[in-house]
Amino acid sequence: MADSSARAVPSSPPTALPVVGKSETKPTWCPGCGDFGVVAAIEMALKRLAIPSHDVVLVSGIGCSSNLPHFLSSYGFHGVHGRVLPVAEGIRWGNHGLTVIGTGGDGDGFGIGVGHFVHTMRRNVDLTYVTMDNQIYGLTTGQASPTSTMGHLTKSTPTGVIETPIDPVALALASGATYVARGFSGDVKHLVDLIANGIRHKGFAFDDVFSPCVTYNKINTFDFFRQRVYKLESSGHDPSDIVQAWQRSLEWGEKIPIGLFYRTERPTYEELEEVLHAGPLALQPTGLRDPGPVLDEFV
Ligand SMILES: Cc1ncc(C[n+]2csc(CCOP(=O)(O)OP(=O)(O)O)c2C)c(N)n1
Ligand code: SF4
Ligand SMILES: [Mg+2]
Repeated sequence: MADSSARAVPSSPPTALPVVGKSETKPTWCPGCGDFGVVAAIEMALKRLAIPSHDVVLVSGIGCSSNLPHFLSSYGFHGVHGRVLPVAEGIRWGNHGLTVIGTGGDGDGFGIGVGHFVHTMRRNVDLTYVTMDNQIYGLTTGQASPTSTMGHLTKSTPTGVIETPIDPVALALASGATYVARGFSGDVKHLVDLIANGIRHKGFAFDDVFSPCVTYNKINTFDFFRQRVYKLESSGHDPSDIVQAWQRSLEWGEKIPIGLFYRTERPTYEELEEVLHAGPLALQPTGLRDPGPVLDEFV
């Protein structure tokens, strides 16, 4: 979340203003879809932080999960497949007083959008990115995604996936994300903490969420995760130690960690970009301050 001094639009005390709640549009997800837990967690995190809904923008790509911005009462931008982060960055640079949250799926973020994922993290743009990782393409009815496990029989891999899956947590650590967490939509209370702390964090905050697709992924189910997940917070993990974070990110099998893997501080893109020092672009005058020399050169 941007600190309150950076808010573009001076607002009355947050509690006096409407905070994010449910919208009039009801979720269209299959009954039991993991994404219900994620939308509930984002709503609760924003309520906890009491950020007025007019200061929040949810951005998404394409996929079942990417329908999420429709279901909350903040501003929203439902974009095109894989382009969550360029849009979210553009919104931050246009008005870095806003709280910007990117949302979407594993296919959207780690397949078609993976280049943006890496570059937004190395820039440390101050936004939060929540992925609903169901290890499948849900919207297009069950093809393999970049996080599908090897051997998984899907509509696009009838003899099983033969590619090594992407590990989003390890990729985020390697790309310079300054807050890296993993949650489970079957544990909403824990997820609210991870998302709220991510929004509070100054810099790029990544929350990868195990969010089972109950219709097309019969392997990585709620039961699969309930039997395996354990919390880093209760296992002596030190989130300031990147080597420990790396080691934990490699764990996959009978025990799978969730929680905060890593957190650090470094200057954000917005702090380093001189043009933004004069305030949000949205409030800066348009046009050139001194057009003379430019006109002399080009006309
Ligand atoms: C450029 C482009 N390529 C392909 C598609 C088709 N498409 C729509 S959603 C999707 C995958 C969605 O998977 P994921 O991001 O994991 O979301 P989920 O539905 O699982 O939540 C694909 C391939 C598209 N809409 N646009
Ligand atoms: S197809 Fe899967 S991801 Fe899509 S709404 Fe249904 S359960 Fe959720
Ligand atoms: Mg998916």
